[in-house]
Amino acid sequence: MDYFFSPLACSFAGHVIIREASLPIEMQPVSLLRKQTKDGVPFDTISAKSQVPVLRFDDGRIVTENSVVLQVLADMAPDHGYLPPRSTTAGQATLEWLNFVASEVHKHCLYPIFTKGVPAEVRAWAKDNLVKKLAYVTRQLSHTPYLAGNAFTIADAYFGWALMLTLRGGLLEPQGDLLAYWDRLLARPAFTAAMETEEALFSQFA
Ligand SMILES: N[C@@H](CCC(=O)N[C@@H](CS)C(=O)NCC(=O)O)C(=O)O
Repeated sequence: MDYFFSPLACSFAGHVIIREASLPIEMQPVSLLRKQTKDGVPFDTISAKSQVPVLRFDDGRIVTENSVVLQVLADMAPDHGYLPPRSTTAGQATLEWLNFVASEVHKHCLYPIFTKGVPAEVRAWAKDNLVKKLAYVTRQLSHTPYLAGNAFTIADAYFGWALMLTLRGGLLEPQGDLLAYWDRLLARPAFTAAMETEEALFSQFA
């Protein structure tokens, strides 16, 4: 099984889960600038969407869309609780936060901020909006250590990426409960190892 990711892109979330659960998955870096794998294979021959993440099974079948890929990865390590059962409060909260990060934080805010050619006023609007979304997340983190409660879930892996990008981009100075949450993520060896690995690969595969 292969996981196609691009350093410091949203596929970081799946990378964290793969490391957290020690899943036997081959990591395949992709350059999104060149749209090529490390072996020079055109990325659109692997996924017509040409976007990371892509999970490829041994029979050639692929799964795309970060929120779905993360659920599939969590299902491969059921004992870790990265996605509690959907019938539970924690499971519903995990999916709710997952969707919030994908739609409100990633595509609504981070995408326009980090995409070349976006008009300055749209970028400014997205930055303002990001501050509001992060304030909402921080309110939750004043009640619970992780987004969906007391345990780290796939929603934290995805939001952890969003926060990492926010900090790297100097978009916000984290304080209080958000800073404590960031420190909590950094204390997870898999999170830090994924970050260091992707930082080292970034110049080669961005
Ligand atoms: N809807 C997709 C979007 C994923 C996405 O935006 N991936 C970005 C990296 S964070 C990407 O591959 N960008 C390259 C492109 O869109 O051409 C998902 O949720 O997985």
